[in-house]
Amino acid sequence: MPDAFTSPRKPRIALMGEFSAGKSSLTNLLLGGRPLPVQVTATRLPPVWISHGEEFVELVDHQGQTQELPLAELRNVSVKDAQLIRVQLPAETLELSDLIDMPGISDPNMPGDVWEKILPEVDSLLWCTPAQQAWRQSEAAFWSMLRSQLKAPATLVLTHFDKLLTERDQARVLHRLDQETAGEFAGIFPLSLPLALDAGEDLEAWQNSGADRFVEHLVNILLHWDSHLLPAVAPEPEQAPIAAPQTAEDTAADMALTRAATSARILPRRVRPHPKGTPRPDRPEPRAHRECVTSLRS
Ligand SMILES: Nc1nc2c(ncn2[C@@H]2O[C@H](COP(=O)(O)OP(=O)(O)OP(=O)(O)O)[C@@H](O)[C@H]2O)c(=O)[nH]1
Ligand SMILES: [Mg+2]
Repeated sequence: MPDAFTSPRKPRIALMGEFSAGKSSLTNLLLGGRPLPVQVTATRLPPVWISHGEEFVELVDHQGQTQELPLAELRNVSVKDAQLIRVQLPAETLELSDLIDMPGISDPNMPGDVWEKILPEVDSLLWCTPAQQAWRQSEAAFWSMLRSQLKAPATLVLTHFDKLLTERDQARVLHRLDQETAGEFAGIFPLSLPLALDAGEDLEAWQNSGADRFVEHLVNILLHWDSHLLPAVAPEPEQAPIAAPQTAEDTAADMALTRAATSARILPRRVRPHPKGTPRPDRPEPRAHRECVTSLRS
């Protein structure tokens, strides 16, 4: 049996929420660049499954056939053309986890089987809820359907936080969310994504955006993944309906990661802002993710 099917794999974290909640913006933040299209109106993209490796993009059509395409062409793909897009990028976050950027949950143009195929593959979620209309009924309903399938606790990200202009409004929304989602999430993190994405080397802006606390939380979960797994769930899933691309590099990286994490030799990383003004919109900025040894070492 090939190693790819037997070796341990990385956690798979999906970004979910209503359309335009900021899922792709948050994915871009974690990737340290802007490889994914972001727009005001709902995108028509199927799930985008992003793994570590040399830059490579392919779409998987509804017959299961694959077709390579340039990263810049992503914005032209629609769920009509593909059930899934697989992306490989050399971003450091992807050394710890695969990310899956999902379509918006209430988008009437998304066929229901989009969810059926991909959700069994997902280990945990970053649920993005926009601060002006946080945690709508549709979100709570969707969440209650899928929460029991997750292998590790999800995190709630309160995006568009910059749109709450007064401290009173901010406190009110946070208090309501705290009450309405009590015990459901591993944490609630307010974020202003444009501020975080544009922070560059401005540490104060990075901290003010909320990205500082959120990234620290996420990295902490990923580095101590085994201790976050929910007890009722077996560590490895059954045969997958959609298989992630597994390259030799992935397999070697998986094994190295597992060994390192087990022996607590891997150093915690923190995603840092990319230098202002440098990124090309269609290219990731892998080197902008600098490793940084923090005091989190356990
Ligand atoms: N002010 C502000 N705008 C944001 C924030 N997050 C996202 N946006 C903007 O909201 C719009 C939608 O963002 P996306 O990241 O494309 O949202 P999405 O959830 O991926 O959207 P779909 O894929 O269409 O469901 C874009 O114009 C973003 O720039 C935020 O925290 N604050
Ligand atoms: Mg999106």
